[in-house]
Amino acid sequence: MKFNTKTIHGGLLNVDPAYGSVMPPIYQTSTYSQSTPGGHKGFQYSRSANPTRTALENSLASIENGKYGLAFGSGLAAIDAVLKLLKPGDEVVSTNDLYGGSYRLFKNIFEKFGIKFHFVNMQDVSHIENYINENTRLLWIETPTNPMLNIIDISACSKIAKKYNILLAVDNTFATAYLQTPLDLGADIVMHSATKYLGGHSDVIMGSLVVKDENLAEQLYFIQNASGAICGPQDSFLVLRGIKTLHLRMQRHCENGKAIAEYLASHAKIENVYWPGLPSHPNHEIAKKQMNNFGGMVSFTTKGNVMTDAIKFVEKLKIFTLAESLGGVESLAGHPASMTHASIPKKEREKAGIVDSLIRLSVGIEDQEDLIADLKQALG
Ligand code: P1T
Repeated sequence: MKFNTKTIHGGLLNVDPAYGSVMPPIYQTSTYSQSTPGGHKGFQYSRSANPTRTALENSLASIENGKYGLAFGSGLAAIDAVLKLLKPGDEVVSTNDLYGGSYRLFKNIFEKFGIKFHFVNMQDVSHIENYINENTRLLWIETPTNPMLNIIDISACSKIAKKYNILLAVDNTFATAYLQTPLDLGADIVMHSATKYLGGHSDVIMGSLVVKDENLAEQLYFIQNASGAICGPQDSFLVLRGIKTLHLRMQRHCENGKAIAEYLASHAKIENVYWPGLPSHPNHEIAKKQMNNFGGMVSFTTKGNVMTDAIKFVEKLKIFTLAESLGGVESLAGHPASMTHASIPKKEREKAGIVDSLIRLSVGIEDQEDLIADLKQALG
């Protein structure tokens, strides 16, 4: 199947042998009857597996060109499961520009358990090898990065990971499988905050992992069941429904993202615009190589880099809602330094470019003209 067919049917053939319902039913149950101990129909207890979650996990595996999908109660719960593959003394080389919550999980939780993290600028992959040693087990990359929209060369990272026999995990939240499929580029694990584009309607918190390797899948399923950070059947249903329109929504997010990036780039009050589709973007060539289009996330700074200008701007917006999160049908605006990335110390934040005037837009699928008019009045 090709991508647009997979979003609707991938992994979902014959989902309801009982009545033939077209959508997978919501199995709102914690447990399943057994005729004799072990005599069950494939499901024993819903922490281990639930038919609605299984349908979603199969759909996720299908769109990411993987074999095994796993769904969790949040994106951070999915990342947490990956880190539980490690043991004290192991080291991780991670992107330095990444979601603040991922950074907080690494630094404030897993460092306590003896795992060491190196946060590295990966726009030039040649830096990465300086941080790899005999204890390195995992290369963690986010591309495009949150909130700077840097692009990291996934194939080049995969070559490095294979050379040193370490796992490569890619947070694919900003791009989604519509724009790039990291497993095809050599990644071992693809991770999502399904809260964002996969759900697509700002009504659910969820995370996911997809892998190809059976042994790795078994370890992750073990952690999923043993730690228990699963999502419920109603939320699984919502994300299954979201995935069915992923391709249509992403197409419009990309069109609107382009129009807004170009508008901002031509505005006298704007200093920098970060969107990988602009030819001036430092990683534009890699973006063109590994992505099918450039997405709906756009960040920018205003001239003078004054915090109060940024705050005034987001307060004046009328169609863009000032809110955390991204990837829904509605446009959102955020101020990373005080919102999504406040958990990163100011010095570290600014090293990655997250300055006080930086604003991040999650461009929705409304009419372009209305969105641009809103930005225009707020900048005015
Ligand atoms: O919020 P949650 O579903 O737990 O996902 C965490 C997460 C992981 N990775 C990336 C790239 C993310 O953007 C997120 C969540 N991000 C936001 C809430 C935000 O506003 O950036």
